[in-house]
Amino acid sequence: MKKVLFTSLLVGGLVFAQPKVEVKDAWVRAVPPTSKMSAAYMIIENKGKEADRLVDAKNNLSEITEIHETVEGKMRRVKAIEIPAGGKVELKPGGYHIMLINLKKPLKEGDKVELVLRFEKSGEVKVEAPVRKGMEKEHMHHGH
Ligand SMILES: [Cu+2]
Repeated sequence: MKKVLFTSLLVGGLVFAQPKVEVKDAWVRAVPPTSKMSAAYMIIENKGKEADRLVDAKNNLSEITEIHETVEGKMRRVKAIEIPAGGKVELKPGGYHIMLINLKKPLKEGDKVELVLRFEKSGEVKVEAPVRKGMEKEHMHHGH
């Protein structure tokens, strides 16, 4: 009897935890000391059976954190990024990214940025994103 109860609690817990997002390969672009902005990139995978949405982001090194999308070379703020059930979305140069605005200190290669991503259903996910160089051709054009 006890065993049956335990199993049903466990299954119930797993069901409650759906959908489940995982964040992989997070990194933040190293920028010159004069730059007050940078961007974070990552892969967000949804292993759940329901779609989820990235709705907010915070980080420890900039005053403002925004969710952005680059369209035709111009960046714009978006309210959320939809992560389809069983799918993944890549935040990468030229596409979706997390914008770090008003950096509190210059970002050097090898530094680590603590990001807190908030998903509508999965809640908060913390990631540590190393700072590294982007490619020269991925220059940022800011639309603000
Ligand atoms: Cu941006």
